[in-house]
Amino acid sequence: MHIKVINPNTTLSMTAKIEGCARAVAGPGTLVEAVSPRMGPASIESHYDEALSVPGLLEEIALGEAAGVDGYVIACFGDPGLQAARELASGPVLGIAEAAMHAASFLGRGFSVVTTLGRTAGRARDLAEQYGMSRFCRGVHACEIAVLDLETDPAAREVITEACRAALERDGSDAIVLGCAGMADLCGSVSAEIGAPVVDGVAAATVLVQSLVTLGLRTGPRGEFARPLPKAYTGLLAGFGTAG
Ligand code: 5HY
Repeated sequence: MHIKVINPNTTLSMTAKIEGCARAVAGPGTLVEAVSPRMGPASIESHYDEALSVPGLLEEIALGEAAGVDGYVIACFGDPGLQAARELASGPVLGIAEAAMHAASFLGRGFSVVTTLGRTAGRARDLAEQYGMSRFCRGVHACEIAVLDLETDPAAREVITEACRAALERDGSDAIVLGCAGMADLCGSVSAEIGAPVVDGVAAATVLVQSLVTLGLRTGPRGEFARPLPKAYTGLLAGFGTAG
């Protein structure tokens, strides 16, 4: 099978990291392809960034459909464009926040999310509510490291580890959810340091999409997630018309 992992930001070094983490958990018969869109923000850490990441993401879904992709991961913790992507894709589409929260809900009575900037915490809480995970999500905490600084700040690993340790203590949680695809490579070391399960949404989503494809399951194609109705799109979006 072919799983396309889309990093909605345009930072290719982060896409490469994401690809490595997804490939590490994919089965031998699964081709994992990670991409960034040709247009979009360098990182996503505001509502504005998130909105502007969606056209490029949807273009990658359309390209994937033409290439026969079996399932998709949206590798950004805001799960941008998830519902729209489900209208375009013939296979399952998961966001990393959705996948990580569901995986963490199997690990105890509650989890804590550790994300990047505090301004993104509200989005994480909104997603927990939207996914029916509020009863499990005991807190959302920011390490106040910007997304792109995760790759350059030598203190990032330590700061994130201590933020995870503090979150567990403060919330009385059983597990941690890493709130950024850019933290995916820290999962194992943080878990070993704090002595608790740490869920990386990239790996969780990859395995869950692989499982859904194996089961022959996909988004229901009738009603809300049917293909978009044919219509004109103008200006920069002129190429986004669909055949319905
Ligand atoms: C992410 N932003 O996973 C989110 C994390 C965040 O560019 N990739 C990004 O801070 O919301």
